[in-house]
Amino acid sequence: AHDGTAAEGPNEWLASKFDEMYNMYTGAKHKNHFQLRGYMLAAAAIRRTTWLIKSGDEAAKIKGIGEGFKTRIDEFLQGRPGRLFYDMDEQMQATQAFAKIYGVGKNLAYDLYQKGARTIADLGAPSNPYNLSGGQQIGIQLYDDLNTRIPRAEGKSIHDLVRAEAIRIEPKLWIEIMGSYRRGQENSGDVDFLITRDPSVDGITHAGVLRKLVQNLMDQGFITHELSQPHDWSELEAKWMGICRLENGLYRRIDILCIPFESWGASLIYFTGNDIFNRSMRLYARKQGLSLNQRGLYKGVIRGKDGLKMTEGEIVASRTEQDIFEYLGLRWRPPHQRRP
Ligand code: DCP
Ligand code: MG
Ligand code: MN
Repeated sequence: AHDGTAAEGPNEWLASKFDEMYNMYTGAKHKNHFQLRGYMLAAAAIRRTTWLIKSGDEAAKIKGIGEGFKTRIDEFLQGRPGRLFYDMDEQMQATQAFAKIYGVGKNLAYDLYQKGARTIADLGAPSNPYNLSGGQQIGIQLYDDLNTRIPRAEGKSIHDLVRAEAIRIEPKLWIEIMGSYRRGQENSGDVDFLITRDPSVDGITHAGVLRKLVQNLMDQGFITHELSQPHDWSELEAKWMGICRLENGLYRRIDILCIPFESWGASLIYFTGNDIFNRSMRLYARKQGLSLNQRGLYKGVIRGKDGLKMTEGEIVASRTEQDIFEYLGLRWRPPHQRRP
């Protein structure tokens, strides 16, 4: 990065070091908002400088660069990363690795580091020294597999297998592959399924199918782990999360969501995502005095000062995605265009 191109100023490399520090310290709890901002401002100030910075003393004269960065800048320019830099680098590496464990968020990742954990192997010691939950321990055991993206072709194989078993249990079941696969992505983090059944002709619902489906797929050796079960398996709305594995393949995350037939369209939108698209669509509905969730689009929802719903309101669209787009006055967007 030393060879600055024509578009870059003479101090691009030094500025990029401050970008790196900004990224590195983000999430570190002992750095406050102002300190973080300091790195960002310094990076900008260094970029704006048109003359070549050769020392910390010179740099400290520039507006936006604090005295406190003098030593840092000397360390960078002389190619000797300081002590703190190494400490923080270890922290950053450890917390980022921990946060990729299934069921471990940024905060817990940081706490684990503070408690002395440095590697995934530390966390996975047989005595479970950090009191991790069953799901988190599975996340550690299958760490590499679960952090490997699922190619689209494998997503399709998993879908074909799950669908075939579901249809065998209930021939009139509606089952659809959702999430990033439905959006057309080349690879996915997990494989998501949405399930319902139209009860209008014969009164039969999909209630009970989920339990049989999971049980059968476990008996076949395809589902290998359960991470979360529904509160009530026989409800029309139920969510299951777990892990599956094709013969000789990697362990893969799989999510199955069951929903009442009336909610099909709203759930298709929700479970197709992505999450940022969902947020913007919900905000759009809200600005029109409506409310959108995975069950449907509602009017007449009354919200308190805190924004929380005080009344459910009345459902105005939910059966198809198109109904919901239309009611909102939005141009139809097929799944592969559902980016924010
Ligand atoms: N979803 C959401 N908000 C969340 C979690 C999920 O709106 N907090 C919705 C949008 C997601 C969909 O559910 O697209 C599926 O969730 P996934 O976590 O499986 O995300 P994706 O399938 O989009 O991506 P990935 O390939 O990482 O699984
Ligand atoms: Mg997914
Ligand atoms: Mn998912």
